Amino acid sequence: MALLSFERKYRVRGGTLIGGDLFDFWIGPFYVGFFGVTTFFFAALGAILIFYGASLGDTWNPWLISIEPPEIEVGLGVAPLAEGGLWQLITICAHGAFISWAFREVEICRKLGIGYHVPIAFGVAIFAYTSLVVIRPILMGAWAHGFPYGIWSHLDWVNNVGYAYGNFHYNPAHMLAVSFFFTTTLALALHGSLILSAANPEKGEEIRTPDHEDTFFRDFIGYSVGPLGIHRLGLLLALNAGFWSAVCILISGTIWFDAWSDWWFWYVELPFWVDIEGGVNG
Ligand code: 07D
Ligand code: 07D
Ligand code: U10
Repeated sequence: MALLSFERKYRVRGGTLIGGDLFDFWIGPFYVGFFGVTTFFFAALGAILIFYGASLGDTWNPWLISIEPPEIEVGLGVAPLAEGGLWQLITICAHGAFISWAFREVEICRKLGIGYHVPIAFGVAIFAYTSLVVIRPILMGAWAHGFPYGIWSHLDWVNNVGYAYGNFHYNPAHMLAVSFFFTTTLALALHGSLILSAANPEKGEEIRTPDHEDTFFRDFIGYSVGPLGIHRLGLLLALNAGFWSAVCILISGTIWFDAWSDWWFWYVELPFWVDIEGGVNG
């Protein structure tokens, strides 16, 4: 079915979670819904607050604008606007906008009668963000531990927090997250290239079927995960990348306070070799 006639068939009432028919309409290509209005509201308010914060600062250079979290003394209290209060309000607006965006995805899934995989996946990204600016600061007792909202300044934060634990590469959850990120790009490159090789033939050639795709990997590595399986695997890899990222930062400063390289002493202290010559006690 052509895309435009499909849209005419599916653009019908229903599937909304809140608001009934009130916001059940489209503006141009965008479905609105109750959560479209709330996304718009929080995104607009958050952007206005960022501009207001920038106007209080001493630069309009987009790379240098930075909205800082409150000082450590504020703890988990409410800060005055110019001293971290804006950061707190912007954090609320960001959550309002991201969570509304996820619910707008849910409403669209319900209209189409498809699964909730996309909003669940986006939920993992929101979880990573919430870990950084809400969960970890609460566990550590101060909003000051959140990252600042600025293009360069948030990179400085990552760098400084990384070195605060010696060498962040030794964080075992960071290792898992990084490996999942790398595996995700490997899987997408393999999948994208395999599909194009079969489904986008030279002019005059015939399109090849999924059996050809299966056979390529059976010939190549002895096993094919299958056309549905590769999408399950891709989702699993990507969600794990985000999930272990959240874990790696949540455990830093809450249950582990030293250099991450020291964590690995459990390995050299295993009873099998702790007392042998060259071992830590040997
Ligand atoms: C391509 C989809 C489109 C989205 C884009 C981002 C804004 C911010 C607002 C100035 C893949 C739009 C950007 C709306 C403007 C203000 C106040 C997604 C695509 C194009 N970072 N980060 C970037 C965010 C964190 C890190 C770029 C956001 C953590 C490193 C962009 C968040 C840590 C590097 C950006 C966030 C961290 C970046 C490109 C939230 C660990 C880079 C992003 C809400 C996760 C890279 C100058 C991109 C860069 C980069 C946005 C959080 C580390 C500005 C919105 C604190 C090491 N980050 N980031 O393509 O070039 O994403 O930085 O959590 O090297 Mg970051
Ligand atoms: C948080 C983004 C959420 C975004 C949302 C949506 C908008 C709308 C609108 C476009 C999680 C935002 C949408 C704003 C835009 C329009 C219209 C995603 C988030 C909800 N590291 N490291 C990670 C690597 C080092 C350190 C994660 C690699 C050093 C710290 C990932 C290397 C030190 C933290 C990762 C490396 C260090 C991390 C980031 C290599 C610094 C974190 C991905 C090769 C000296 C962060 C949860 C992520 C983390 C994190 C990768 C090096 C420190 C696994 C590959 C050794 C302090 N690092 N890192 O989390 O886990 O995405 O955050 O060297 O906090 Mg690291
Ligand atoms: C995939 C796939 C597949 C496909 C695909 C794709 C994955 C099966 C079939 C999709 C992939 C691609 C297209 C590839 C490219 C994608 C990426 C690289 C990912 C990154 C994407 C981007 C960078 C683009 C980001 C763009 C966005 C998010 C659009 C920006 C949109 C807006 C600014 C509007 C947002 C809409 C909203 C909020 C809802 C509706 C609202 C409006 C229209 C605005 C008007 C608002 C109102 C009427 C509400 C009134 C507001 C009020 C009352 C509040 C007022 C308050 C004030 C303070 C003013 O697998 O294969 O192919 O294609």
